Amino acid sequence: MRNKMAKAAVGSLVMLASIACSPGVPAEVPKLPQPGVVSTLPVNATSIAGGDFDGDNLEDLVVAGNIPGKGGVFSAVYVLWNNGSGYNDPKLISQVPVGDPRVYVADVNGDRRPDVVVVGTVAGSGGSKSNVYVIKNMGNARFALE
Ligand SMILES: [Ca+2]
Ligand SMILES: [Ca+2]
Repeated sequence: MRNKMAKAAVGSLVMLASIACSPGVPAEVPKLPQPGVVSTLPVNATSIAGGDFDGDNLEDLVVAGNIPGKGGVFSAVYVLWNNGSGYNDPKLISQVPVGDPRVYVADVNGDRRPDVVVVGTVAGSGGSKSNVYVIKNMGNARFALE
C-alpha cells in the first residue's frame, strides 16, 4: 500500500515536471491586476524600507541598490518623499562602497527623526565581510553619513 502511494506520488511529480518543462508550450499566466509604477530608480535595487523622514505623518520610502557598471560593489541610497498622492522624484541621499545593500530604518540617535542604516558586502572580500553605515536624518530633508 505504502509502495503504491509512493509510486503514485513519484508519477505525479514526473508528470508535473514534464508539464513544467515542456518546450514550446507556453505556460498559462494568470491575468492579475497590476499596480502602477510609482518611481523608477537608476540602480539594481536590492532593498526597500519605510519611514516618515520629514515628520509629516506620511510614510516615505528609502531604496538602496547596486549602481550599474560598478561591478556590484558600489551602491546608492534614495529617499522617495510621500506627497500624499504619490512620491516625488527619488532623492539620492548617499553612495556607499558596498554591494547588495540592505536598508533598515531606526532612530539610532534618539532625536525622534528616523535614520537609515545600510549594510552591504565589502568590495574585494569575496562576500566574507559586510560594512554597516548609518545615514543620519538631519531634518529639513537633509541626510548625512555618520
Ligand atoms: Ca513623510
Ligand atoms: Ca534620528
